[in-house]
Amino acid sequence: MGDSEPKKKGGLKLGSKVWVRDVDVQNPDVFVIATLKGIAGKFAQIETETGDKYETDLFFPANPVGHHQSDHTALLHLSDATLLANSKERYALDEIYTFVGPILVAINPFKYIERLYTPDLMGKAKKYPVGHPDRPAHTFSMAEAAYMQLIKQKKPQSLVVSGESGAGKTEVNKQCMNYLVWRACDESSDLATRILESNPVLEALGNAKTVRNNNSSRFGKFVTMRFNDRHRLVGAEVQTFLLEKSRVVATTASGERNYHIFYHVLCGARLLPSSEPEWARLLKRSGCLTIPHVNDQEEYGGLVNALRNIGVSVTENREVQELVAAILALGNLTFGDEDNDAASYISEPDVCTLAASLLGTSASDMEAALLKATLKVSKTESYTIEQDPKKAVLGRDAFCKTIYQRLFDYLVVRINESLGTALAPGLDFIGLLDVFGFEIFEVISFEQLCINFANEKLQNFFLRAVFKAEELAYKNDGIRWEAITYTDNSAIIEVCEGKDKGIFPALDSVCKAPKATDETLATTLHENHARTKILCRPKAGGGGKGAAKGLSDKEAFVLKHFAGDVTYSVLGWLDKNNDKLSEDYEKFLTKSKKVLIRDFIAKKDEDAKGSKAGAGAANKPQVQQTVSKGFLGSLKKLLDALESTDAHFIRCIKPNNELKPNLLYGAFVLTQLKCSGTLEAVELMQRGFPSRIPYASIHERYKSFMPDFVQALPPSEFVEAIALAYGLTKEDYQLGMYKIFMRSGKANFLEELKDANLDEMVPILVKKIQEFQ
Ligand code: AOV
Ligand code: MG
Repeated sequence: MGDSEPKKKGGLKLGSKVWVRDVDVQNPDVFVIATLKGIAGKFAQIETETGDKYETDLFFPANPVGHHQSDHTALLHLSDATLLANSKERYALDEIYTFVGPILVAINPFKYIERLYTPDLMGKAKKYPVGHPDRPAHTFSMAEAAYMQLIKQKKPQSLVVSGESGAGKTEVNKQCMNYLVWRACDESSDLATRILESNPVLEALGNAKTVRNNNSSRFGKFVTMRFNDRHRLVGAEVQTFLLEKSRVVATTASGERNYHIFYHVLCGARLLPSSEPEWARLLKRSGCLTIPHVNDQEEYGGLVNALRNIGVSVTENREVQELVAAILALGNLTFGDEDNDAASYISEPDVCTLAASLLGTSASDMEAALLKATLKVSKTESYTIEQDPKKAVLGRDAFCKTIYQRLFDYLVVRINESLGTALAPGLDFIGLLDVFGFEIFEVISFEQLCINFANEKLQNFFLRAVFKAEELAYKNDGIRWEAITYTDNSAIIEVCEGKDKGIFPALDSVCKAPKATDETLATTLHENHARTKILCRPKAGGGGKGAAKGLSDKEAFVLKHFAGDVTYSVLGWLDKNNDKLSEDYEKFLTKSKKVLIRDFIAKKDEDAKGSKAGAGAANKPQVQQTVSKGFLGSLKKLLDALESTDAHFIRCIKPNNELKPNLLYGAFVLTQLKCSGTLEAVELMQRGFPSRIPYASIHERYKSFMPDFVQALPPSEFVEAIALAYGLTKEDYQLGMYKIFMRSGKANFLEELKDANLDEMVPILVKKIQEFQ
C-alpha cells in the first residue's frame, strides 16, 4: 500500500468520491474528500468539497460514508486514506478498537469509556469465534482468541502489545490480564487478586511521569499466565527487562518525575524529616512534583496494600520503604566543591546518619563507603584513598541506582513467589508483552539503543509472524494463494548484534581494550560499518530525527532504523556498559542489620543464594557480565519464548501528543501505523486477498436490490452469484467460511449493485446460478 501504488481505478466512475492527499502538507488530516471529474492516464481531475480543482495522481477510491467497519479489511477499498477515514469515523463514536485481519489496532481514548469494559462485553468476546461477524473488535476478543488457540492447539500463545510511549500498551495489557482472569480463574482462589495486585507494585517501582505519559513504564515486561490441563489459570510469572535506572539519580528533564514509589513513600511513610517532595533533591530538580489527579498519599496506602496482597510481610514492607527513603536521603548529601579535587566531606551529617539507620548500618560505615575507596595494586596489596567530591557523587549515584535496581528485581522475585507456588513445569501459557516503545529524543544514548534494538527484533518477529498468520488464514479457509516475499529489517539487526563487528559486540571488545575511550568506540564502529549504508557518520549539524545537534563522527553515529534515522551519542557508553558497583559498596551492604538488605540486596557469591525462589532467578542480574551482554541475553530469551508461541498482535496508537480525549491527528496516526509495520502488514495482506467481506453484511445491504429468487439464496451463494454476474472471475475471489476474500480493488462491484439494471442482471444471474448449482 502507500503512495507508490495509490489508485485502483477499476470500476471507478466519474462522479465517485475519492480521497486525495491534501496539497497542504501541513494538514494534520492528510487527505481530503473530493469528487472524480475526469481521468487522463495516471492523473485524475478532482474537485474538493471546498471547490478546489486540480489534477493529481495521489487519489484513492473512498468508501461509502456511514459504513465504518470493525475490521479494516472489510472495507470495499483499502488504502492509507480509507484506513485512516475508517479509524476516524470509529474513533469519533468511541469505537477505539479495530481489527486489521488478525491484528487489533487500539487508539488511546484518553478517557474512560465505561461501556467498553462490562461483563456483557466479556461475554460477547467469549461467545463469538474468530471470523464471526458479531465478534467485537476488542482486546477481550484478542485474549479470547489466544485462550481458544491454547486449548485447541495445545500450544503456548502470546499477546504482543506495541506502540509508542503513551499509546496505551500498559492499559491494554491490564485489559487482557483482566479478561483471562475472568475467563479462567476459579472464583474461590485468591490467585486473581495476587495476579492483579502485581500491577500496582510493578508500576510504583517501574513507572514514572514523563512528558509523553503520566504513567510511563520505564521497563519492559513479559508476564506468562499458566494454565493447567483443564485450562484453568494456576499461576503466572513475570520477567522484566532493562529498568531505566538512571532516572533514580538523574530526573532533570522538566515535566518529568522520578519513580512513583519515591513520592508515595516520602509523603506516606514519614521516614524522612519532611514529607514534601521539595525536600528531596532527587525529586525537586525537574520542577515537577505532582501528577494531575494523582494523590501520592492515597497511592501510598494502595501500594502498602498491594505489597501485602502479594505476600510481603509487615517487616519486609517496612524495610522496602526504608530502602526507598534511604535513597532519597543519600540524594540530599553533598560532598564539598565538585570543581575542587580536594578530599570530600559530608555537609549534612544528620542526613547521612539517617540514611545509615534506614539501611541498617552505622553512620561511620556509611561515611566511609561514601568518602573512601580501596585501590588495589596487586592481588594481595591495596590501600585506601580519599575520594574527591566529583568521584564521591559518582559513587553515591551508582550505589543508589544499584540498590534500586536490586530492590526492583527482588520484588519481581517476590511477585513470582506469590504467583508461582503452584506452577508445575511444562504448563502451557499465554504471554503478555508490554515493552517500551521506539524512542527518538534530543539526546539519544545507550539505553535508547537497547530499547530501539528490542523494537527492531520485535518488528522482525511481527513481520515473520504476520506472514505466517496470513498463510494460515488462507489455509484454514481452504483458500489457494501463492507464497509471497517481503522485505524485512534483518540488515539493521545484523549491524547491531552481528558477530564481532556489530555495535553490541564491538562495545564489549572496546570495553576490554586498555585505554579505550568512547571515541575509540565511535571510530571502531565507523570503520566496521564503512561499507554498510545503515550505520553512518552524522551529517554536519547533526543528522537524523531528534538528533543531538552538531555531534561529530568521533562522538556519534546515525542508525537507519525501520522507524526512521536516529543519531546516537556514544558519550559515557563504556561506563554504562561496565556498570559495576565498587567492592567497597558491596562490602558495606553485607554489614547491614536489615534482613532485606543483607540477604537480598547485598550481592553474595553470585546466583547461588540470590533468590528465595527459582521462579525469579531469571530476573537476577549477573554482575560480572557487561550490560550489553546481559541485555542481549534476556532479549534472546524473550524472543525464544515468543517464537515458541502463536503470537497475537495489538498495535496501540496515540491520537495526539497533548494526551487529550476526542482529538485525533491523521498524520500522526498514519506515521505510527507505518512505523509499527501495520501498514506493511496490510500491504502483505493486499498481495493476497485483502478485502474480506462477511457474506451476511453484503446480503443484508444489497438483497433489497435483487429479485426474489436471488434474495432467497443462502448468503454465501448470493454473494458468489452476484460476484460472477458482475464479471469477477474465479481468480478474483475465494470463498471462506464466513467471508468472501477478494483481490485488491475487486470489491468495487458491490457499489455498482445499487444502480444495477435488473432487467439486464436477472438473465445473467440465472445463468450463473445454474452454472454453480
Ligand atoms: P503506554 O504503556 O503505551 O506508554 P499507557 O497504557 O500507560 O501507555 O497509557 C497512557 C495513558 O493513557 C493511561 O495512563 C491512561 O490515562 C490513558 N489510556 C490508555 N488506554 C486507555 C483506555 N483504554 N481507556 C482510558 N484511558 C486510557 V509507555 O509505558 O510511556 O511506552 O513507556
Ligand atoms: Mg506502559
